[in-house]
Amino acid sequence: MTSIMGVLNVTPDSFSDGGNYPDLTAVLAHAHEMLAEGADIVDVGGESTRPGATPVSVAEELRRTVPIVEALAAHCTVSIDTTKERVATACVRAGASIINDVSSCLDGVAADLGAGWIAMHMQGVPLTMQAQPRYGDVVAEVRDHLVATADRALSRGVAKVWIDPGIGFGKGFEHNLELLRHIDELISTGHPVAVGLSRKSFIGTLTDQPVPHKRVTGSAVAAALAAGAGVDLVRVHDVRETVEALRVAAALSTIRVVGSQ
Ligand code: HH2
Repeated sequence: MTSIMGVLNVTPDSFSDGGNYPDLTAVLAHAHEMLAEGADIVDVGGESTRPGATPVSVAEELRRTVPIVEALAAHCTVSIDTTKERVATACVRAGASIINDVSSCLDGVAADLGAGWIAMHMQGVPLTMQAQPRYGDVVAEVRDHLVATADRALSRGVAKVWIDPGIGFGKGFEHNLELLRHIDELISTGHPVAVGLSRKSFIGTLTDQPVPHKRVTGSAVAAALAAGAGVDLVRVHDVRETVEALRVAAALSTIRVVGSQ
């Protein structure tokens, strides 16, 4: 069954939903709305990873994330989307059970804290990663890197490791399409696969839609196809639309989706 991870960005500058919430009450209301719509996990993020985003200090990221994690952890599974060891540690102590790590460097932290870990592939660093991404065979290179990373994490004692191709992280339009068309190559490694494609620019290109929050239909279709291929977890902004897409796709095929009757 594919799990739905709902994105909760508490950042002023995220690419599609930055600055959406005036206060903690509004943030928590959105989290509970996503849970009511069918999210299995809420992914709390306090720093944008988009190219050119302003870096956030540890203190500011802690201030943004810890109170939310504390308030949500009693109600649902919480992941913390961070690349900072101190933020990951504080949020796991506050109740998060998964570290969503786009840097793929925090496996030691996840092992020490007994948290699950999402290892995402990224070529380069966020500031410059989209300048000139280069691969020979993008699918094989991403797969081999992720398998080595996941094996390292498991040997260090991380209890559960997801591998994530990092759509849009040091990838051009064709790289993203190749990775999603061949997502079975990641699934057949035996490691659970997570994917974040929601509202991303390749969907904007395919649908001629420059405005991220208007990429909902394309995102839901892509999530349903990923679920059908056997992805374990999809990270999405639009939970209700994604759940509906997965349910319809499941009814018309043999795929297994979250909440399928
Ligand atoms: N993408 C984003 C952030 N975190 N985590 C994983 N595991 N996989 C992803 O593809 C992924 C991720 C970027 O999206 P978003 O959080 O909406 O934007 P921003 O980084 O600007 O806050």
